[in-house]
Amino acid sequence: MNNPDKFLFNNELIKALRNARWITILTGAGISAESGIPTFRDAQRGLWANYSPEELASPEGFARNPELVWNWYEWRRKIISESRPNPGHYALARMEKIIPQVNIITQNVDGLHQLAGSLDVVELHGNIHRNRCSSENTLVDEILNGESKPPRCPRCKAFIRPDVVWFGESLPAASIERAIETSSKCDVFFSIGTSSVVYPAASLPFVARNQGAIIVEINPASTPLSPYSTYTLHGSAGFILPALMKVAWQEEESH
Ligand code: BV8
Repeated sequence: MNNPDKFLFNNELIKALRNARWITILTGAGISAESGIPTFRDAQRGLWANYSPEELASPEGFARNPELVWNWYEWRRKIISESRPNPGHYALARMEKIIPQVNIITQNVDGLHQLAGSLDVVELHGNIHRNRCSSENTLVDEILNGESKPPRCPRCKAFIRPDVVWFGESLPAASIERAIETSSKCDVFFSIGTSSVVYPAASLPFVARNQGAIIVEINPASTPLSPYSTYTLHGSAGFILPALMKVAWQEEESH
């Protein structure tokens, strides 16, 4: 199936998209997979195969072995620095220009939605390109090269950590509040490229569903959300989203 036009979408879905006034989109690591960034649960292949993400992305993991956790983030930063947004990211950026209200809530920390041109992006789990002092929790811009691993805060000498939300840590209040507010107002809620197991992000589709929004899941695999979705489109985001844009809004790919 290599021609998007042959990818048939349900007429009711197309009609709902054309009538939508407000589309909220939850994304996970799967939308960045086609940019060459291993998904959160795939990342544990290769040299990180012996570690679980929950172990590395946690305060306990960082306290136990700060250098290991810092190196894992440096490895991911390098992959992300060599990655570019893919057609899935660009399709969502174009959607923002066509529909009166479109907002993205991402669990990803790679910044690719913003790079693709999306303006309204809430980063639920922070951003891997930022660092903060693990003691003061203030952002640290300058890291002196040749520093220890992890580098130390220039002010208090505590270890520096990536400015991301680890397991067991609370999400930024403003981010989760905005995510809940938009999920409770949208007409259509997309859940794209997420295994739908990490909370509180995984509860957002249900906030939308409970107020009557249409739930559209895009994922090659089934997830715990699938039985509750109005439409489950099994396939990759980089293929389905441009195809959906084309069929719903006669949109030509342009990026
Ligand atoms: C919190 C940042 C309050 C760091 C991450 C309620 C119920 C149950 C558990 C909990 C709960 N409340 C809290 C918890 C515990 C925990 C949790 O949910 N655990 C899970 C594992 C059960 N949640 C928390 O700790 C959260 N904090 O709730 O605070 C609190 C405070 C104190 C004590 C208790 C509670 C914090 C969660 C945030 C953790 N940080 N990331 C970093 O990135 O390093 S989460 C991490 O998982 C990533 O951000 C990732 O985005 C996220 C979810 O993973 P996915 O994005 O879904 O990626 P995954 O690899 O899993 O799946 C990829 C999917 O893509 C697959 O389905 C695949 O099929 C699909 N795919 C592949 N290719 C494609 C594709 N799809 C489309 N196209 C393709 N081409």
